Amino acid sequence: MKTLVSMQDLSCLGKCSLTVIHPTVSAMGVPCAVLPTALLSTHTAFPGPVVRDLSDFARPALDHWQSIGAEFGGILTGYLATPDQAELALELYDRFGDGLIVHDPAMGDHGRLYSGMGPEMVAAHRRLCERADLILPNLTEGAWLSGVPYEDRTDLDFCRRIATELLKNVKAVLLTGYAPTPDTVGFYYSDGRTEFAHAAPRYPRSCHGTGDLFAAVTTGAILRGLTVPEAARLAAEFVHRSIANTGKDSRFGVAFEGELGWLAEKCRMLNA
Ligand code: PXL
Repeated sequence: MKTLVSMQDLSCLGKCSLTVIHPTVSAMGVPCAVLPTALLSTHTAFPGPVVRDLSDFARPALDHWQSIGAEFGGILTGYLATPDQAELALELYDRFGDGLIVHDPAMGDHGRLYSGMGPEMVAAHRRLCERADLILPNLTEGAWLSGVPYEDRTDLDFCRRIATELLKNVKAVLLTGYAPTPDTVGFYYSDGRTEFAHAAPRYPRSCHGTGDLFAAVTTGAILRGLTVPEAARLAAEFVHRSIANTGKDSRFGVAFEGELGWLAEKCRMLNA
């Protein structure tokens, strides 16, 4: 099994990005290397995290990997600490992007960008989306990236409108947050030739960090040989099960740990 490399921040408390991606992908039987782009004391849903930009570390780390002949079967990029870090991601794609490239333009939710982000961040993520084989925006991110004005709606028409606009510049879109009715949630996929929509009963709570879990399982499952819709269905089920385990204060992250055994078993069965 080839190694996936995930380039994200390392948020020390609060379970998001690398601290959920590495264990989840590893449980799927996919070796996972990490390129930390920034160190944060918590994710940014808590006020006042201590932040250290690690770009000065990441660039020489890429040189070192190249000097030892490192190769990767896939790349998963996501949250950028600064818009400049798009350059770092592009360098990772240029040097190690022979396999699958997945980008999760993690920059907002519920119609708004995360704290401290602005139009430069949208432009930075747009550059990465244009290079990736698959992108995983939620509806907020899809609207910001595509220029389709955000509306508080989650129906198929809105998903199609955002995806159609994005597909003018990207290869394939897996939009999260498609919800044909208030008590369901799922995803919409299109690569311009085929489309697929899936919705299942929604757990009546939204949790911080679920986008990173969804990205981890989808990417790991594609590397394990599933199609994108199959991979996304597995990811949606894993996220649903994890939310069901999570207590009221989800700022400290989704309780996914107890579901890793279930996920590992599902992946073992793929080879049976
Ligand atoms: O889950 C996306 C994410 C990743 N990294 C950091 C974040 C967030 C979302 O808020 O703050 C630092």
